[in-house]
Amino acid sequence: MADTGSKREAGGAGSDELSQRVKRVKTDSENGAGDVKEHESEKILSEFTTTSVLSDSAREKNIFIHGKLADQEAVVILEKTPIREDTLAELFSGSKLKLEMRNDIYSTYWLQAPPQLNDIKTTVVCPATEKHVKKYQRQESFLVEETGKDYQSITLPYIQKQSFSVQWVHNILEKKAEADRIVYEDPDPAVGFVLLPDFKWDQKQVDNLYLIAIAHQRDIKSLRDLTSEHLPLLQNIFHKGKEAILQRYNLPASKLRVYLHYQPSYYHLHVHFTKLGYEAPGCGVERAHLLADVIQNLQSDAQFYKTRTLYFPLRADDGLLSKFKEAGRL
Ligand code: M7G
Repeated sequence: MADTGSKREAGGAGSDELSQRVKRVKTDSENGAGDVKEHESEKILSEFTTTSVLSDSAREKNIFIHGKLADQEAVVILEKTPIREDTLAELFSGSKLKLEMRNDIYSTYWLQAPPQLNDIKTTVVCPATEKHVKKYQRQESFLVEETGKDYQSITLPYIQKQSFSVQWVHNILEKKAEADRIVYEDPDPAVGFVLLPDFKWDQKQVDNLYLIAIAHQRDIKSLRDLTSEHLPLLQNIFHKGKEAILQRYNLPASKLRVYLHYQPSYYHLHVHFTKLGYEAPGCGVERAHLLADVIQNLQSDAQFYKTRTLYFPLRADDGLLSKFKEAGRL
């Protein structure tokens, strides 16, 4: 995995004027700031030129595009959002129908919905690093077997040099970004965390609910760093996170999938909360570790995640995969 400019992630320290503008406009518009900046944000993508389509899915109705925004590398993700039951009356009364074909009792149409019901969720990463481009590119993956020793000798040195910036995480913890999106916070420095919507979730319906809990502690990179010392933190995230989701979204714990990724993309401890039944990207058994299991494993063995062999998929052009190959581990 190439790391060219990997410290230049949007919103990161040292990001340039355009990303500041994108970030400012986004934050301002989230805060309900005035028309001028709203207007500025409306035009940002008019400057976008496509270099290539990284991946797309007719089933998931999304497309990941690599391109340029004012001479800077950018990734734009477009995703059609689900049709909501509470908008049906407006959809039926306010749309135009164009007949496509009629046959016996069957007919198909193109429905032109009012613009407010036709939003496309759009995510912009700018300036995007080569690592971002690769993250979103469709690729073959390989399952890697990592012993505790492999972690120390192969993975850890690699992630210390090559991982994504976690500036966006620090911005959330310091209330410099997304402060108005926080669903719950426990400010305790040892066991506290911030719970907020993942940026993949459009928040329009709970069907695809996706929140993340970000630990206030900054020195836990991933599952591998966890020991029984962290049980109070993990239990706190588990219990208070579920309670906050019940209060805010009326969704009981029995409807939630609560897990950590190994490997994560961002090496600062965070926990994913997604709705059971929603096939969130990355919720498969090869990457997701249920928080309930993590807690029990640490209760039975304080060093469980330091010593166990862990399995995870890596994409064909991931630099970490090359390191495992060089070490004769694949
Ligand atoms: P991960 O397990 O490190 O990696 O999860 P993944 O992206 O490969 O799943 C990080 C999670 O944080 C993902 O679910 C991202 O969608 C989410 N995320 C990433 N960024 C940069 C942001 C952000 O700026 N804001 C919010 N709210 N979520 C983000």
